[in-house]
This record gives sequence, C-alpha cells and structure tokens, in this order.
Amino acid sequence: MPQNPFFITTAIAYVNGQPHLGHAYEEIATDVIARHMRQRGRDVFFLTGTDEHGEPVADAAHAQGIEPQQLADANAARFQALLPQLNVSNDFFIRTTDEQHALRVQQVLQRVYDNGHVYKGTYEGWYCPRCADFKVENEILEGNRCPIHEIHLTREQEENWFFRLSTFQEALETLFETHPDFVLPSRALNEAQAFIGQGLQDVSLSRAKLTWGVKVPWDPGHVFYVWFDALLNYYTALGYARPGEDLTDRYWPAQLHVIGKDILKFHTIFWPAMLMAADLPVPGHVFVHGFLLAADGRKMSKSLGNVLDPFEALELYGVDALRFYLMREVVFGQDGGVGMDGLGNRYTSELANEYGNLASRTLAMIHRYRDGFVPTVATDPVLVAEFDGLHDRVAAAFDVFDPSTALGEIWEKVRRLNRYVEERAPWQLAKDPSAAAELDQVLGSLHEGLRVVSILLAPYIPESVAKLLEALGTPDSSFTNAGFSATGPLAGGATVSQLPPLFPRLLS
Ligand code: ME8
Repeated sequence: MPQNPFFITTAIAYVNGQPHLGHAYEEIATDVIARHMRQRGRDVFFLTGTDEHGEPVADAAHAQGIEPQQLADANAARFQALLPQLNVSNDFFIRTTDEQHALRVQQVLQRVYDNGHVYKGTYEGWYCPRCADFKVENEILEGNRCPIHEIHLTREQEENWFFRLSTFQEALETLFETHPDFVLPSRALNEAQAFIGQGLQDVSLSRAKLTWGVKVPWDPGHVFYVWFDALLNYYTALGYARPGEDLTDRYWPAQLHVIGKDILKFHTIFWPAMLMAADLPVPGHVFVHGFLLAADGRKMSKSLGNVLDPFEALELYGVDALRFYLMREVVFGQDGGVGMDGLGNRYTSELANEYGNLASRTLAMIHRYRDGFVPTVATDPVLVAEFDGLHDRVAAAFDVFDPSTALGEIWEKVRRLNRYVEERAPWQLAKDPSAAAELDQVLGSLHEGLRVVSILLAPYIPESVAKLLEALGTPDSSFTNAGFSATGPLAGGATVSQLPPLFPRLLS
C-alpha cells in the first residue's frame, strides 16, 4: 500500500447556478496544494464535485420549469467542463445524485440513528432557502434578513428528525483544544470556538416537505437535510471513485478540506460531530479561505449578481495567468479584491516582464554564448547561499497550507535572478575572452536558479513550467530536485532548446 496518503477536497458546488470565479479560486488553490504534495511524493487523492440536492436546487429548477435532475445534469456538466480549463488535477468528480453516494449516505446515517443520536421533534425558526439553513438569533441581519444573501428569511415550522448536536459540545471543545490546527487559519478557529461558546443546539437531520434528496431509510417520507448529504460526499466518494476498489482505508480520514468562510459552521462543527456520531475518524484540517470580492467590495456571488467571469479571463490571458494572479493577489485565508485590470497588470509586470523575461534571456544567452550547452562548472557561491533553504521554506509554508507565503518566497528569487543578470551583465563578459570561465559560471548559475524556481512554481503555473523545464533540458519536476546545486547545474552538459515567449505581450 502506498505510504503517506494525502486526501484533499474542495467544497462541492451547488448546481442552482453556473460556475463563477469564487468556485474557480477554490479549485485552483486546492489544486496548487494537491500538486505540491504530489511533487513531494505524497499519495494524493484530490476530490471535487457538485452538491445537487436540496431546496436551493429544487427551487431554481422549478423557477425554470424543469425538473431538478435536469438542472443538476446541465450545471454539473458546466462545473465538470471548467476543471480541465483551469488545469485542475482532481482524481474524481462526485455528484451527490450518484446512486452509490446516496446508498452510502443512508448507511452512515443509519449508523448515527442506531447509535442513538437522532430523535423526532418540531423545529421553528428563521430559514434561508438559499443557504438551506435555519439561522440562529445572532446570525440574523436587521429586518430578518440572511447575513449571506441579504434576502428575507421565512418563518418555518417542521416536524423533523433531529441530530443531537448539543451532546457533542464537549467532544468538539476537546477536539479544538487538542488539535488547534484542526481549523485554519486561527481567525477561523476563533470563529468556530465562538460558535460553540454560545452553546450548541440540536439541528435538523431531515426535511419532511422536500422530496429532492436522499431518502431517510427509517422514515422514507423524509429526505436528509441537504447539508448532511453534501458533507458526506467526502467520505462516500472513496467507496466508489475507483470501480471495483474501496479507497476508504487508504485515504480516510481526509487530510484537508478546503472551504470558503460562509460554510465554516457546517465543516468545523456539524461535520466532525456527525463523524463522531458515526464512529468515524475526523479529518486532519479544515482550511477556511476568504472571499474574492468584486470592485464594489461585496462578495462575488450568483445572488448578488456581481460576478467576474473566469472564462473571459482564461480566454484573454490563459490558464496559468489566471491561476497565478489569484494565488498572488489574494492571501490564502483572507478576502481579496480582484478584477480584469489587476490581472492584466500582474500578467505584464510579473509573468511577462519578470519570469517570462528571465526564462527567455537565460535560454537565449546559453544559445548565443555557449551554443545551447549548459556549462559544467561550479555554481556561483553567492547564489548558492541565497537559495539555501528555499525549498525547505516553501515546503514548510505548504505544510501549514500557506501557498501565498510560499509564492512570495519563490518570487523574491525570480526577481533576484533578474537582478543577477543585470549585475553580472553576461553580454559584457562575452566580449572578453579572459572572462570565459566567469561567463560559464554566470550562465550555469542562471540555468540552475531558473530550474529551481520553476520546479517550485510548477503547482501554480503547471503548463508554462512544464514547457520551460523541457526547454531547459531538465523535465523532472519532483521536489527532491528543487535544491540549488552548489557543485554545478543539474543539467551541466545538456543542451537547452529555444522557446517562444511563455507570456507574450498582449495587444490591448
Ligand atoms: O456552499 N469567493 O456551494 P457553493 C471565494 N454546496 N469563494 C467563494 C465565493 C467567492 N466569491 N463564492 C463561493 C456550497 N465561494 C455548498 C458546499 S460542501 C459539503 C457543500 C466558495 O456553490 C464557497 O465558500 O455556494 C464554497 O466553499 C464553494 O465556493 C462552493 O460554494
């Protein structure tokens, strides 16, 4: 059995609308972490998918005069089609309308019932049909409005099956105390702890009024509340993602759930409690990222109608530019404002003028001055010292799921290498035959530096890096090769090939 499993997930998107930049952001950020862990030899399983049951989807379908399944099929296909466009390397795409998912949801929740964590009762409260969630007192905006969608909440009363969440108060407090990195970043942990601090109330496990969902096995007049159906995707998928194979023992518990801040309560409180109730181990970490905000400073979302289109961004600048921009512009774990202007600026100033230019000039100079051969000489001790520990710092940042800090560290070195070109002016050295050894060292060191930063950048901009590493004559992008070699460039003696600009200047 492969060692070192790393099971990583995104939230699964509602299919009541189409994919937007917020979804793309979550997919990209999760993909960057998954790719990095694969580079390090971890046995990665990356899961994403769609959340297809529940009131928001049923309502949206009926508003269009179609059946929920039709809407789910149409929009799930859109989400699925987006992934290769974003170069997302997921291992499976789960749809909660998959039959095998429903069966496994029933099995797990039957166990929760058998373990005595479920009872029948009446619930009355303020309900948001878009969130598919009852809101507690301090979550409600003035005028009985939803804090997320800003729409009016409805007063609902239902006879439901309830999950005894309140009995998990102590177990959750202990989980947060003994595993303070269960919820990351710390601001999100504080929020989860504050929520528990108010005292947990039991929550609905089923809905009697809805039919669009997974049937409750002990009471088929009810379907499960969509959130439990949805959360369980992380577990059920492992049972059938690979036909004929059950991956549960290999990958459960998940190492990391990546989610947005609006669904913190479900993942940091309901989810671990539900797993404990089913006698299942809880995941290692839940990382809560921020929201991409539009120019008006508000959340970009279907219901607020201020969405920036990722497809337009892909068409204009390409997949690596979009991936890079989102990871560079927005600190992972914080909110950030994004727009087409910002994307265009970073494309030009960083991808084209810094990394792209470093790549072109390095390849061109090795061609011009050394017929394409990478010199076999010791690398420059100045750069050796400056690159010392870089890949360890990048790995350490990823260990706490901080791709922003990692990218900052790498980019500093991209800039350093460009400064190195200016400082050492190879075009001057080339004019002086007595400086041949120095020119060898400068070109070899540039090749080595470019190779190292490229391996480290591979999770962020995989397409460009694959082309460049190939051209550098060192296609292997595994992390064990990410150290800056002091003895000489790893590719010493190899030849480099020419490459069209990785990030060509665009006509405006
Ligand atoms: O919440 N910026 O689905 P969803 C960043 N089905 N992230 C954003 C965002 C934005 N502007 N808008 C949304 C659901 N997201 C449930 C999840 S998981 C068992 C069920 C993020 O389609 C959001 O925070 O509304 C969530 O993590 C993901 O996109 C899917 O959102």
